[in-house]
Amino acid sequence: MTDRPSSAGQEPAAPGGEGRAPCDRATCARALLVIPTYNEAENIDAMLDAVAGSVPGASVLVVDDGSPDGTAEMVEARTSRSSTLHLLQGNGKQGLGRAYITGFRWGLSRGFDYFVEMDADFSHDPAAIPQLLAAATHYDVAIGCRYIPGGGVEGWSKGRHLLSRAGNVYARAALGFGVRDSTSGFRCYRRPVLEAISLDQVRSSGYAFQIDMTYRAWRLGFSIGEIPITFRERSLGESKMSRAIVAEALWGVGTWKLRDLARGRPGSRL
Ligand SMILES: Nc1nc2c(ncn2[C@@H]2O[C@H](COP(=O)(O)OP(=O)(O)OP(=O)(O)O)[C@@H](O)[C@H]2O)c(=O)[nH]1
Ligand SMILES: [Mg+2]
Repeated sequence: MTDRPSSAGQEPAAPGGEGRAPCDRATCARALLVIPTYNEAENIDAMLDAVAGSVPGASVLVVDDGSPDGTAEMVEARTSRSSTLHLLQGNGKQGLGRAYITGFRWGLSRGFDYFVEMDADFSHDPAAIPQLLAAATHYDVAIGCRYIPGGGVEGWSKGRHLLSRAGNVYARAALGFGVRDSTSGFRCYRRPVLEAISLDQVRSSGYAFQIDMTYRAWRLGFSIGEIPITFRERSLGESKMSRAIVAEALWGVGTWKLRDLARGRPGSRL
């Protein structure tokens, strides 16, 4: 666990294991799951089924960027059968960060209190959503973490694993927070966090987006808790991971650090 004087060193009261406890009904009803999609036709139906089974009563917002493979049409076909499933459609690939911010704004204006981020490719286990939500009742930001006991990664090459580990060590050292998996895209924000962050200033897109949001939340003094998750490499569809995404994260972390040094607040909170 990271990082608020009152919570430092504590595990969340919620159990850390994946997918065992049902979702608390009241929390589920106040939760919005934001799922960005680009060419996820092979995954989306099964993903929406799995999410509905794991957190019945929670609302789901798919933010699709005009996937040429018909992902949005598949979601749209389901919206007539479900009052808790929603779809936002963009015109072209704008990146993960834009999609999430669009989704957060949509949910904030509709009064949701818990905002879960997750991928559509089953890398994030839908069965673990209740644990994430439970942790978010204790922490302002709950992060599904691969790099604490009980967490892990399946299906990655050594190189990919190393890149992720090194990226997290770099971000932690450079930015000064204690978060072990700030690149993780399986997380939950409580409403006040998203209200406090100036979302229109967040420009980063890939892994940088996750680190950027973590850093902003931490600097604003919000508590951040991590629970162990197992990340599984997708088995269907194509990864959108690219060198540009890695470069953006490397550049972003260095830039934010320099910006804070220039402002005379090296590594401190706002
Ligand atoms: N709306 C939208 N969704 C995107 C975009 N890029 C990726 N996604 C979605 O974001 C989620 C994560 O993307 P992935 O392709 O799995 O990328 P990744 O998780 O960074 O990379 P891998 O670990 O290799 O899978 C998936 O649900 C994608 O469909 C985008 O530009 N717009
Ligand atoms: Mg993925």
